[in-house]
Amino acid sequence: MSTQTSDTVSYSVEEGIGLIALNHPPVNAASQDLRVGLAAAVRGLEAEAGVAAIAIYGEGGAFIAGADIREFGKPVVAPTLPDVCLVIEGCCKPVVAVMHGPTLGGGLEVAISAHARVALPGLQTGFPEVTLGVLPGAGGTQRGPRLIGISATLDLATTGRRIGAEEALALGLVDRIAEGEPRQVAITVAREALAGTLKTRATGDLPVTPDQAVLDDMAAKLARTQGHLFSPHKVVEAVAGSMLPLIGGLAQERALFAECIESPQRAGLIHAFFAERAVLKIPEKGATARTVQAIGVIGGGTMGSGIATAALLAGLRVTMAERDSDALDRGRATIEKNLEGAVKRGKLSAQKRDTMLAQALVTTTDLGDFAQADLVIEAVFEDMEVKRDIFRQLDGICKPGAVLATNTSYLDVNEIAAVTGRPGDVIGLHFFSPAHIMRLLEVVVADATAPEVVATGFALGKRLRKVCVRAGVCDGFIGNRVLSHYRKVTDYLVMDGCSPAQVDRAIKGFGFAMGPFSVLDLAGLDIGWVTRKRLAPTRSPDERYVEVADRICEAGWFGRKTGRGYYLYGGDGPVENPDVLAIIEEERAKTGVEVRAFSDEDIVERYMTAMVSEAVRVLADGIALRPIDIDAVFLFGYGFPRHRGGPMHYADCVGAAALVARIERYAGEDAFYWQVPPMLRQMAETGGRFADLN
Ligand code: T1G
Repeated sequence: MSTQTSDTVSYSVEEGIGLIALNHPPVNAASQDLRVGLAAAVRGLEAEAGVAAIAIYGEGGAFIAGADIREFGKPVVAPTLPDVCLVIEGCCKPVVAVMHGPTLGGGLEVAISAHARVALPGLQTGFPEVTLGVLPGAGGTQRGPRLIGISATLDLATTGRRIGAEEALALGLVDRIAEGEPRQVAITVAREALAGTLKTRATGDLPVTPDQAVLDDMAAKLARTQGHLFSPHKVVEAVAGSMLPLIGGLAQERALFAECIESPQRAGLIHAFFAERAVLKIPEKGATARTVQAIGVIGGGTMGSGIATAALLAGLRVTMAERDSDALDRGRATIEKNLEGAVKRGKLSAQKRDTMLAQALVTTTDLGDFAQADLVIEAVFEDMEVKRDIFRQLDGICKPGAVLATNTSYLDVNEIAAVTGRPGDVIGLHFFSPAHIMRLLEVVVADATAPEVVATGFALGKRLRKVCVRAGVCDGFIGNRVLSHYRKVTDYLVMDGCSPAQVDRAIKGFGFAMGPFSVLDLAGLDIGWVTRKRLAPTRSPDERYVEVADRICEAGWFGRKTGRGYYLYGGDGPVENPDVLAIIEEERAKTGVEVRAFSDEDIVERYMTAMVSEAVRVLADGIALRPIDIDAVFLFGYGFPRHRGGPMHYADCVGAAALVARIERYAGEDAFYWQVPPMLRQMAETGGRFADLN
């Protein structure tokens, strides 16, 4: 017989053992209902005379995955998780927590407020709060040091890293590792607690070994490495409070937690968390993905070999084709280098790498070898005729039902599909370089693409650990179309008075890992040059066109790969290229611009306003499903600072009206480039937000 103490919590009694079952699918997030039920269950069993010990366990795949992050930013509703932890810790009967699956943040805090902890294999636990812009706010910074010391608590709580059962045992976070189903283990370990073979104690009663030096070192390290973030520094302050009596330390932790909850970084990081999941909600979600075991990759260049590497790492069999054996050898060598990197990073054993290269990778110069492939990805030169020719051949070679994908980063997928007799099987899978590391995959859906082919693209992306974003067909799809627009504003800033290095410094200061000109040098200036030449015939005469980038390319300076571009590469680190500065001066003189000064804030505001403007047009054109999809593209494909949530989240933080005012002010300088998108103007007039469209 079981007693339901809330919708998600129940308890039963088995031979003197009180068993509390948590059941809030899918991950047992500590919602208000779960908190009410858990506290009531502990109190109920504490009061039952026939109960000598209590065990808490989770139904489903997790103990408790953490606080319910959907509640963040909303009014706090009692009981808070810290209160529930105090009820558990203060229980007069021994309480054991059985930890399995994701037991993170508040889930770990509930577990360490119990009197003993037992982990099942497969546990993943830790304090990931800092990745969400907060800190362990239910006693983790107080009970952690009492169990595992200040240093280990700081490590877990400032990195957010997840650890398994063995490491948790070694640290002292758990007392034992047991095999079996959570409920069965719960009964067994509660009996051991009663028998005294499993040590129980109130964590809050344990002493903390002071360690001011560790606290000071961590504070100094974070000041050096994470000055742009807010909550990691608050973690150190909270952990320092563990040398106070528990109640005092908990009160200080709660106050610091509240500061983090109020920070814009928390809103940005939570938005980024949900963005990674929201993009999976596509119209084709109900369609059945086709089975993909063997894939073909055409092209062994940077992208083709990167895609092949990603597929090998996901356990797929890969046939890679190139036009001749020399090109194949270069492609194979690139794959071997990529895999060596994975071995060095500890992502792959050397033995597995060797097996992959020996058994899972086949190289060929004959497209006929793709006859049995389940899916083929074309990743050759960005030329429409070359691609159309390849798809004509594939149409005649590949088995019925094979998915034919192009990795084009700009070109019209409808035009490619049209040369085949099976346009329903054609799709765009736009990877981002390096394809085995960057997580974004734009799944470009052409007019005729069948729903199950879209589902197949998403399923493949998931296997490759990609963040898949559904995109419609236009020049550049989502990311590169927006990039093509806001890149121009950096050229205008340089013409009007900035140096490339100043623009880079300002954009890095906003939070990007690299500034735009450094990114261009890294990717290769010739790529943009090809695009500009392709688009030249269609360029409007009203567009302000800056010749600087073309002149750099005409000089053969393509960036890092040629040792010079906007910067010179060779000595200790990149330095501004004086020849580029001279070209800028010449171009300024030639066009007669009036040079003026720009602050970093000016640079960032123009850069971000340009990005948002084109992003709004991408949304209005239906190329992206929702604003949050555009955020995901920039968070996972363009290095957008995660704590700022993405361009559309940034737009909501600034406000539509303020953005419209900025554009109208800039339009005084260039009415063609700076135009207010109708959707943004309407949003400004109605007080709407992009969040309302997600
Ligand atoms: N709160 C609310 N919803 C959550 C959630 C959470 N903590 N975790 C996951 N979900 C939703 C998710 O949005 C998705 O919803 C569904 O569950 C499946 O998730 C006080 C303050 C647990 C490893 O940071 O890391 O505790 O899209 O697709 O791949 O100190 O979810 O289906 O509508 O990711 O199997 C700390 C975050 C919170 C854990 C499972 N905890 N979650 O991965 O499934 S802060 C976390 C995860 C905290 C305390 C502080 C993963 C997972 P939908 P999923 P998955």
